[in-house]
Amino acid sequence: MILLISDLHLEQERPDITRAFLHFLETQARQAQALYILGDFFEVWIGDDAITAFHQKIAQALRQLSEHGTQVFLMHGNRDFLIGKQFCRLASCTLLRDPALVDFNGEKVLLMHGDSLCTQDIAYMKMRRWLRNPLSLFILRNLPLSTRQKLARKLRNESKLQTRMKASEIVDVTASEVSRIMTQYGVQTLIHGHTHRPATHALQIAGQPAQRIVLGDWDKHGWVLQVDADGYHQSSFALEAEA
Ligand SMILES: [Mn+2]
Repeated sequence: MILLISDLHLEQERPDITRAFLHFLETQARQAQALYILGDFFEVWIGDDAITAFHQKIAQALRQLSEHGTQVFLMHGNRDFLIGKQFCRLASCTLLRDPALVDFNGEKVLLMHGDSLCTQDIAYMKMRRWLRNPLSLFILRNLPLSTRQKLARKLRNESKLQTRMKASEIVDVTASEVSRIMTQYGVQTLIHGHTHRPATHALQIAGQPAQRIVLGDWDKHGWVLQVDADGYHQSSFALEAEA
């Protein structure tokens, strides 16, 4: 059995999400052979040289899960794309490329974070191309820590104006881009997060029935997709209110 989650947006300011996630790691996740985290695992990540006690606690919990026998795979999201080798070593997880082609019970499946599918957000796509090119990444990673902290605070204050990201504020995927990439990789199943619109969409790709499964974000509920011999099942559970 394989489990997939995304968009937890973990941060110290949301102990309810952290608690639910740690509980998930100690219970349901232990039954799985592999756990895939498809991006925006952290609300923000300014570099592996800024790892706090909070981050260490999360890394250690992931490490314990893999020591217990569940392989952990992590993909970057648009908020935590600076997660690097040091965190992955600490957490004992494998960093996945976006997109990643995997084999689930003999089926070829494409995994993505999902932000690159939202091609109608032209300003964002331009910024993404700039941020993800190797030279910009090199410059970003080598900015002084204080500068990166200042940048993160600025971004944070701007997004504080809208409370938490709602699906209505995130541009949805472009249908033509979905079919283009699924055709390119020859898959009938695509799984992604990012849009905060949990659902399973039936599609036709190259004349064949196909599906796009969207993982839910963790906010008032947590969402987990289970893949086993019976297929794909996403379920949600209510997060306990903050004490
Ligand atoms: Mn995202």
